[in-house]
Amino acid sequence: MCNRCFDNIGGRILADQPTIFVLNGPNLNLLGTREPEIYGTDTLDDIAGRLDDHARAAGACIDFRQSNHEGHLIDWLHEAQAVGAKAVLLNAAGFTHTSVAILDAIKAITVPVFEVHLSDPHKRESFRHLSYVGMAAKAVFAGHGAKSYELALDVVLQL
Ligand code: CA2
Repeated sequence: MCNRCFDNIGGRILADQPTIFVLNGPNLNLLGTREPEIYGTDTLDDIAGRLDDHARAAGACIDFRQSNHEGHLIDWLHEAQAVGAKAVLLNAAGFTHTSVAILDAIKAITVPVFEVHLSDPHKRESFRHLSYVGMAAKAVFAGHGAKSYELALDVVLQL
């Protein structure tokens, strides 16, 4: 996370540095340890580091988080709104295909949410074709491995 963006007393984002939340769902903490043919070999830390470099070069900040718990992702979507984040990149992982509660959270905030996936769920099992996140996301970036995150960030930096 880029602490320069935060006022340590109130936790508010400082006006001159747009912050982009990057939220990652269940099992992505294990990225890089299995199924490299689907997800690539980068770890989540590798991805976070590249996004952070890219955002800093553009005068923005990344707040990068992962949780295996649905409620954490929902709380963080609310927090993105509360602190005035510029956008959220959301890889809700398996919750993408199951979570009406995450859909409701995206609809409850005005911060634009962009759906991100390493793989292309539409080229995989049919149960991955339904995306609750996609019902409220501004756009979807999928199928480019770790690059999906960078492509989404490029778009957000131009907002
Ligand atoms: O392709 C994506 O980014 C997914 O969101 C990944 C999810 C999957 O359920 C979605 O359909 C598509 C799975 C995340 C599993 O995380 C990993 C854990 C260990 C090694 C590799 C990935």
